[in-house]
Amino acid sequence: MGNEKTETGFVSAKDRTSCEATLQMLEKARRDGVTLDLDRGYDMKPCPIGEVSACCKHCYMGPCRLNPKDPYKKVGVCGATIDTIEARNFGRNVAAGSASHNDHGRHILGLFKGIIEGRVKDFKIEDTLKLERVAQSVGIETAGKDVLEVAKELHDELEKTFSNVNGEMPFTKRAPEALREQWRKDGIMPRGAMVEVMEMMSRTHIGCDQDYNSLMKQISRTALADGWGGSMVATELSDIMFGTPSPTLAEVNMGVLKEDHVNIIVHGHEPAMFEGMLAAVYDSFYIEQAKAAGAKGINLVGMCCSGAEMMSRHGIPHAGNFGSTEAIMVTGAVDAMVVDIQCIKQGLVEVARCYDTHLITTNSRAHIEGATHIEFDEMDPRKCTDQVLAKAIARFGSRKMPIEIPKIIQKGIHGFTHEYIEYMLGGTFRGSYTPLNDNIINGRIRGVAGVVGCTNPKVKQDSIHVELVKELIKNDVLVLQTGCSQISLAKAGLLVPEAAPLAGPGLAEVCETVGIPPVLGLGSCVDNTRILIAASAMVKAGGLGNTIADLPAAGCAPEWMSEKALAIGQYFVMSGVYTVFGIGFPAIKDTKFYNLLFDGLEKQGYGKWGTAADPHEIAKMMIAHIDKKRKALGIDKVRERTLVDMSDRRDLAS
Ligand code: NFS
Repeated sequence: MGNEKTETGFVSAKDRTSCEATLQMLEKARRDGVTLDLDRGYDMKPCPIGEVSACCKHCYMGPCRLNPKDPYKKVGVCGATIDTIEARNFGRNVAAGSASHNDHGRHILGLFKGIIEGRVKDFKIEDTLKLERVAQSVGIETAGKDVLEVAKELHDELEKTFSNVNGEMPFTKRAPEALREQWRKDGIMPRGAMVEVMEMMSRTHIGCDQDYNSLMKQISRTALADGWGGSMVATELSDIMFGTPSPTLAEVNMGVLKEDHVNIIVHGHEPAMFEGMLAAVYDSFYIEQAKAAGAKGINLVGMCCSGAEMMSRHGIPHAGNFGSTEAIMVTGAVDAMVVDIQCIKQGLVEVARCYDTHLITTNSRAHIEGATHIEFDEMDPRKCTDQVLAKAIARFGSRKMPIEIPKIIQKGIHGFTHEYIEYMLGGTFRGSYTPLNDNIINGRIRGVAGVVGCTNPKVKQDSIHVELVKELIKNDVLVLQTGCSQISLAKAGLLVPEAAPLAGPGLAEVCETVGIPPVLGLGSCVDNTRILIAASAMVKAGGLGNTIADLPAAGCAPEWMSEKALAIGQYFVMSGVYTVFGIGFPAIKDTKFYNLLFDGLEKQGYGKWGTAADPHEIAKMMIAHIDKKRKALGIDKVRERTLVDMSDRRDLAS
């Protein structure tokens, strides 16, 4: 079983995913005659012109399809060059990604305001210590003020993240001073998210900004308005309202579904609906209802980014990442999948129909044709969650589908934060980043890498994430993770302290001393901002340069697919991080725009982009960059790059 004919030929299911549970379900789906995204991703041959962003659809004189090598296709009808077209397309991608995160952040801010004003009764300010620290970080005096006063002042300050038309975005105060100065000098200091996204869209209209250098400035400002704006607001206020995570043992993979329970999956990005569901499933009325329907109880699990947040904060089991959201329905055991915003595939509707599962949309900004819509209202969460529970319980009571749940679960530690990194390395008495810096300077830790982002059905699910991270830790690079990538590595069993022997000797020693895994899971995609704050704290702790670009650090989204990923990549680059994308990149090699992204920005003192498909090649590029930075800091030592060998693979499998 496994070699099935898809539209484009025979392809083994084993080539579509390295997640065993997803593989089992893909094979079952093929037997059942149901097509999943994992096969659609193989059958879809992308347009070769669109893939490298050489087409322009910004007006109706075209669409224009450019080929820089063909003298008759060098420019569009309006005369736009390949550099202008690539920059405009990239700018609109970044605008969409930044808008998504800022929209998320703005809604979290709205919930915070509802709590302050007493309109929202079902949520509260959970972490007052974090409230105080965050308020102080943006210059709010907290001494002698009560919680609500500080919260009100913080709300008013953070509102500027979205509404400012002039000035500087509040959270940029947390970046190293040298970097802020550079942003000011280069005219890319973000003002407010709404104005940045609006200006990005306006500049890319036909006949407006047609200089890729000038467009790059607005692209950068729009991206920085994500990382130091909406995403950071989402993370910090979510911690304040729902609790700051700390390391928690949690279960990951499809085996977290329980055949004898009512299974409800929450998949999406905004934590409020998930928190509301969590409160509702403990209601004894519904537990009794579930029992009356023949279930042993109600089993609430997460997927994708909101799943990663709930796992970090509350240890809620996580059923899988982006590449598994359709496959998990094939179990027949999902009584309801409840979704909110972002990364929700429309294909879920058809798979849900085939397996008699309720697919329930809950957010006014994300309806899906064919799904059931039950709107979530933060002021009255139970109105939505009670209906979801009733539907899921009724579906359990009348299950018709044969159930097949892959019996695969991995345990791992999740819920690291920049606060916890400071605490665990610095000790209880006085948290500090100095011990981390010291271990980098003495070479035990060679550098730090952020490996993040999506899975993409163009490639074998999880495979690049896992191979890359294994090679990085083997070379003493401490890996920080978020989002779907974190789930890939959790499924591979690397988010446990017992994985320390897979690391190089220096990193292994640090992990064993502190009792941490060599791979630290930080949460969802907006939680990439925890990496920005950690990097800024490393600069402030001293000994590793004046700005983030000086750090021996690199980032990667090896299986990226979304516009949000491009926005994240660009804000990391403009914060000083070398950022490598797998799969491919939407620009033609050696165009002026491409060279600016991949080289010119670094010459201006920022990070730069890189791209490669092979995980070992990516690791080589990241490690070479880390070594270059170590050399510039004068802390380099000659070391050989170590490749992951067969005995390492056996260690991992055992
Ligand atoms: Ni982020 Fe990609 Fe989506 Fe989360 Fe997963 S696909 S860019 S990791 S769920 S946002």
